[in-house]
Amino acid sequence: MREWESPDYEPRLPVSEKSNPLTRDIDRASACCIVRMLQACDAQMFQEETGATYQRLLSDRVVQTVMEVARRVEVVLKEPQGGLVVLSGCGTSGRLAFLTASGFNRELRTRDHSSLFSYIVAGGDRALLSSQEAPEDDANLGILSLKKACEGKTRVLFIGISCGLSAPFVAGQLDFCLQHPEVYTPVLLGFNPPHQASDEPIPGCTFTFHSVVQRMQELVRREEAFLITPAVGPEAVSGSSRMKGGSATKILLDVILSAAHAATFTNTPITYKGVVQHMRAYEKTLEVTYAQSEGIAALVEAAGQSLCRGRRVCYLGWGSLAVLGLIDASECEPTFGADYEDVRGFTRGGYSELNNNEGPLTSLGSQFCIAHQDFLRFVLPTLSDQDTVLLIYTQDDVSDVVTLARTVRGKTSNLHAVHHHTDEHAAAAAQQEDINKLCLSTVRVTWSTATSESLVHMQRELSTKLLLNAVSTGAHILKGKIYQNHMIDVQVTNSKLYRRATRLLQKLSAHPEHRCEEALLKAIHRVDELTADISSSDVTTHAHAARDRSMAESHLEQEPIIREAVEAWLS
Ligand code: F1P
Repeated sequence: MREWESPDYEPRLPVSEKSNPLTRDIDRASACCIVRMLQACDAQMFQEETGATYQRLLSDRVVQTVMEVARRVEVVLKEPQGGLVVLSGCGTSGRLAFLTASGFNRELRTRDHSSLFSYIVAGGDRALLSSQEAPEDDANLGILSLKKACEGKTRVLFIGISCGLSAPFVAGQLDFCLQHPEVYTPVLLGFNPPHQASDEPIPGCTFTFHSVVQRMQELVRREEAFLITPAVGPEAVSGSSRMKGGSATKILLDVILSAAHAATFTNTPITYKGVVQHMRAYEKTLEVTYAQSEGIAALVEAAGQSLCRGRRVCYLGWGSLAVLGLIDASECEPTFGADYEDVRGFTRGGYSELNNNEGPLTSLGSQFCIAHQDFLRFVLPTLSDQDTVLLIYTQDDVSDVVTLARTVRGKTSNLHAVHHHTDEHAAAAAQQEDINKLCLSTVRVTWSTATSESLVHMQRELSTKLLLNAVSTGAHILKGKIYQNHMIDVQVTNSKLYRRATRLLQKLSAHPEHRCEEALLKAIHRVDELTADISSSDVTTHAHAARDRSMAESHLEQEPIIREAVEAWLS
């Protein structure tokens, strides 16, 4: 049995919140070692089940349920009248719901079908590009957005994603589905075993995430509800479910939806073997990506240096790879206490390519200006050699990339490329040569021509996600934003993060839980003594008060390297 799987290892924590034994000293590692540790953590996603402790991605029960859910999607695709598949989640889970729903709707359009996939992200479309953690605690908001997305529909397959099995927004939606079985079939996607679902009371509701899961479990045998909850191992940075949680979400959604598509449009039956093969293709994706670990480490180093100097990292992407850049950048604020300017993503056509529910969001402020044109107008003029710019593209985009690379090179030589290609495309080789000359480094990820175009497309997306997660996580680690393997410069903006902060204080101070919670409350409310009012308020109220407070605020102003700040503070 692996260390983290032992019942004695951090027994009070669900898998998604445990700390990973592989990364205990990631805060003191070099760029190369960081990438190697991330690779080892990612590889845990595909480890086989041992001794029936936890279901894993490739466990029999998981594969069977993936097939059952894919069949339900197939039914909607074959009989679209009144049908809809809704993918919903908070933060990264909602962003990946968006990426997947948009990708598969695009495929439907190429076959002259109308869209059958909808996404919901807690906090609406602004949450695609920025952290909106408060709505994640709002179960009623979840229900309202589900009702709105399903107006006029008579058969809805609802896939609720919560990596930690904890978001009240999703719990509310699942509860609503259970109450309306004539229309809704609920599916839960997450990465803890069901018994570890959160039992935290949800204000204004009689259910908890845990009680909803229990009710779903009773319906599983009759195939009236589905649970896909494999463990993928603790995150490299504890609780950072954007990483493996997000990757496994993408893998499972891709496998389910593409199996349903193939069954509907190419008469390929949904089989056990087919599902396992598709999952294995993602395992291969990890290998192909991390075969470039030296190149990735160079990017981590460059990005880390930029952040250490208070400069920025910009991702300029094309197509859906750009969306992964937008997603990765949006997560740096809540995960590392970063400013939105620190890591930013841009996509060629802006909102016209993004095709999101609410259309252009540029009026919300500069953070929401996401087109390459916006980059050229507002960001490029401020750049110097100390900023890192990363181009992310496939061979289809090279001519456009050369043009942009030349323009950027005029302002900074700190230009790098991530180029996904298949060996078939020698035609673009001359232009790629030009790009190589303009860039300080190029990571070339090569995909097999023997694989279908749609699978390569999904593999490129996962590969880009892994690579960018490594760059932004690694760069912030080099900047000193992680203590051992814990995020510490986070805002305590919802109940999950509030509980996490309390536990962290407990771990660091070895004081009992109630004392740590007291200390956290004093910091949040900026008081020396807790009033009766504060003590009797619920977690949501505290999270509200904390929204503008950084957990480590004042200590970090004096000592930006987290491990040193914490050690100085403890001593
Ligand atoms: C949702 C989420 C994460 C984010 C942060 C806060 O988590 O928004 O995506 O990184 O941890 O919570 P979950 O509901 O998928 O567990």
